[in-house]
Amino acid sequence: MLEKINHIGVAVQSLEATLPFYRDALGMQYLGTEVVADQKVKVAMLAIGESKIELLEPTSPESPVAKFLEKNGPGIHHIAYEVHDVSAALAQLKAQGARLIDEVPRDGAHGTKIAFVHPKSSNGVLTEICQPGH
Ligand code: CMX
Repeated sequence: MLEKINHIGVAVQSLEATLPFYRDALGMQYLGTEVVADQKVKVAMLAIGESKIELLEPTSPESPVAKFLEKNGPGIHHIAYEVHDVSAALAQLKAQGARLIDEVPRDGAHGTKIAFVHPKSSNGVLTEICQPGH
């Protein structure tokens, strides 16, 4: 079902303040920044081999990332696994008893279709299932 790790999401207070570390100090390829209105986040993507690092800055105090930052401070927020078919992956996860946050996929950054599994059913790790866009 899973193809690879698509990206690791990192919650940050400020993209502007964080980007230089990943882009300039670590030397990752900066792929661009996009607002994902549905998730109330601004997202910067950086490539590392076949995977990416996704920096997440909240755009509203109601953003899930704002709540995470308030509780934990900046740090790793989620792991996103890539699949060919997000709906099929959700059906399999549900059949195996996983607690789905999204029963139906939502629109993610860069044309992706995404859905989340609750961290309480994945040992404390917020898990994203992600189908690449075209
Ligand atoms: N990783 C691990 N645990 C997390 C977590 C995270 N990212 N976010 C919340 N939790 C834990 C909390 O610590 C809390 O645990 P305790 O009950 O033991 O204290 C529990 O989950 C409930 O958390 P909460 O702060 O009360 O927050 P909510 O229940 O309101 O929401 C969640 C939690 C995961 C359902 C919500 O954040 C969500 O729907 N996330 C999916 C969407 C998302 O994160 N979008 C941003 C990224 C978008 C993108 O990548 O494009």
